[in-house]
Amino acid sequence: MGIVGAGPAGLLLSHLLHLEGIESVVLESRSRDYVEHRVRAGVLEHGVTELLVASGVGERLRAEGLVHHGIELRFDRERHRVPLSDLADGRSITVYGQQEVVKDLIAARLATGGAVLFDAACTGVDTSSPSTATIAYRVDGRDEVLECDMVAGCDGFHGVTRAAAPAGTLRALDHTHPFAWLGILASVAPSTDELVYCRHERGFAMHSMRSHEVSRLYLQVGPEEDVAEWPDDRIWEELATRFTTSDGWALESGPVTEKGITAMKSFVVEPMQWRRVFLAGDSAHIVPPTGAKGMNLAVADVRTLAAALTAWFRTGDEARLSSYSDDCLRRVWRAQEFSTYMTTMLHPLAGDDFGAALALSRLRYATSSLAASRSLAENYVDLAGL
Ligand code: FAS
Ligand code: PHB
Repeated sequence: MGIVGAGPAGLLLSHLLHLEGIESVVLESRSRDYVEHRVRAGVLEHGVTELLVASGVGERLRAEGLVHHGIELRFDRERHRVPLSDLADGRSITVYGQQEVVKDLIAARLATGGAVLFDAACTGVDTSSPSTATIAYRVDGRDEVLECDMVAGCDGFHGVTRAAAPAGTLRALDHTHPFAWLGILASVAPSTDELVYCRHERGFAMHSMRSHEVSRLYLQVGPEEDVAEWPDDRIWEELATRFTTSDGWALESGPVTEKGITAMKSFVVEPMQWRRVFLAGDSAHIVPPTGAKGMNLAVADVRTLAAALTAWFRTGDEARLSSYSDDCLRRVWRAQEFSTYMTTMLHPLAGDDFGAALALSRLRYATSSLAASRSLAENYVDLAGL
């Protein structure tokens, strides 16, 4: 089994297959240090946390992850708590950085002799043979080839596996929002116990965190924004303005240790498989991070793919492999719809007064109707389990 990419998708797939006695080789173009320090997602769904714990890689997650039972939606300078666990049968989310998940998975794979090759860049995947798939990759200045029974393309949106599909095999559907997120990590205690999603006329702002000492915050900026235009003082001033409430809530600022811009794009490729190649995670789909679904969707794909591959390796049964893409795409489009709902509800567009009125109506409905808040809660805490 060849796996391209050592992000959450590739590493978890390798780990789950190992638990079933199925060995794999993971090829990662970057260094171990790079992938273990790349700051990305922060929220784990209920079912994802349970899967990581049940598969034996959740010890640090359980010890260090922050379990949250609600989020706050903030608009018109008012604060509205959405009691997620009360609304979603007691289920919760866990705030635990994606890079921590990656560290835990790498440690588990290497501890059990797993083959995770870093600085090994896949240059192509050949699926012309009906009975094997071949990965070409470059490592230590040498060109190498890996013959595989099956290949999992877990190499993210900018990977190469998706491009290896024969012409006309896949179709891509995408949508780009006319704004981006400027994200920061700051060495300051969070000013809130739970995540705050805020719609302000100047733009969206969000307060998340990574621990009791490290805050993670985002603000909506233009789609082509240059991060060099945003010195720390300007970021904190804009965040404080957008988070303003009538009850005087105050934002604590501190030293910014990481700063970056993330595009707000939706993308899905259909199908997510061809011949002996299966795409999982961002190589097949990306969602705007407003719904906190990116990494959770990657894990859900991998749970489906690991079960399908195990059935095939054990018995030759191809049924679950054949339905892999259809099984995943229903969930992927649910996540696309929820992420688009959260994104359009929380991000104002200049000059779009009609859209603003609709968005505020959605926010008032989501924070006053039991049916609407229950729908938001179940999608937020456990969409993959729906
Ligand atoms: P990944 O992109 O994580 O991993 C793919 C791996 O493949 C990488 O390590 C890459 O180096 C490797 N690779 C690429 N090409 C290769 C090649 N040719 N050969 C070998 N290896 C190759 N999601 C959220 O839920 N919340 C967020 O706040 C959030 N913020 C994000 C910010 C940024 C800047 C980005 C890019 C994404 C963000 N996401 C967020 C989404 C993110 O968390 C993804 O959903 C998640 O990383 C998906 O995991 P993978 O599918 O494993 O892909
Ligand atoms: C994060 O903590 O990075 C985070 C949390 C929730 C989101 C997006 C990002 O919707």
